[in-house]
Amino acid sequence: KKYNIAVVGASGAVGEELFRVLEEVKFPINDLLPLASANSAGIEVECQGNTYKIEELTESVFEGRDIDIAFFSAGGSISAHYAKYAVEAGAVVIDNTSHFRMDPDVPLVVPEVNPEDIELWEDTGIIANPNCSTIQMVQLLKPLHDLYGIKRVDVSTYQAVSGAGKAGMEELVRQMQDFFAFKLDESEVKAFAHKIALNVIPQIDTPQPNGYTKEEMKMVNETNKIMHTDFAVSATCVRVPVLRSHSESITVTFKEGVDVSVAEAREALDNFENVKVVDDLETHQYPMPIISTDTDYTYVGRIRKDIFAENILHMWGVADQVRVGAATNAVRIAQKWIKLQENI
Ligand code: 11C
Repeated sequence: KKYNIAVVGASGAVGEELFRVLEEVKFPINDLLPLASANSAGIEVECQGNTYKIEELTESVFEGRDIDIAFFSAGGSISAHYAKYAVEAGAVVIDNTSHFRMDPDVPLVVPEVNPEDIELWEDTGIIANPNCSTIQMVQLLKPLHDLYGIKRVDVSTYQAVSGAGKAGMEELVRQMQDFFAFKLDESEVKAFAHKIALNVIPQIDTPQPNGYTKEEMKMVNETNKIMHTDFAVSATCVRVPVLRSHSESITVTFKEGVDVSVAEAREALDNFENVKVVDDLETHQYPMPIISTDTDYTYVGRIRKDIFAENILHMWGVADQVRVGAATNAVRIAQKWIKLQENI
């Protein structure tokens, strides 16, 4: 069977990547409906050798189009308003925004970690795609949790500008050009609160009353929802001048009495779907954005036992934010949803 697909946010960074991923995985597409704001209507997009014109997203655009799967990646307020129209027209919505993620009736899915939750899609017609920094972290935590049982996670992120979409990427490139033209001081600051070129900004998203940011609390809450756990998580989320892969320094504390074996942990990580271990300091092999960018893998390295505690492991994970953290995860959800529909 082939499926009718809608992509809301077709002109955005994630939307454009979705077309590439759908093409690469030879997704069974019958018809494709790219949607965006009126500004982008008429722009042509290509997928699997066909050309489609972006149409304006309206409340009625899904009616009579027989859409099976609607990917939403145009921001939380757009999903909040328009997702219901896609669901009413009979589509399953795979939502890439934060809007529905913590709704107890909406499954929040990383297919390698909690594919069984996709079955709950019928409650609302919506499946939520987690935050990018959460997705790549839970892919590394899940095999370790199965092995030893996690008590606590402490993570510091080094997040690429692609998390702020095309505007974020364009701002970094423009500021770097301005630097080489000796004009960085005058360079426009719009996508972030400060200049990002040659800088590091320890704030992503809005402040919360507890002193953390919204991005940091997403990592706390989404992680436990996806993994069906309630362990402690503390995150410090930092924007760095990297184009499109997030890096994370992750410290995992296992339950009391666990004596971590690095070899065992490495094997469990290496055997986990879509995770690659790159870990050899002697030959300078470790995950970096230049390795992960444009790939669908989550890379992990620098795996080492704590010097002072038997039950603590440290590691370094890197993944492409636009793909693993957004488009690829959404497509993997859709592929699993199809298997569920077709009972395979
Ligand atoms: C960032 N994680 O790097 C954000 C982008 O909740 O889907 C994705 C925001 C989200 O800025």
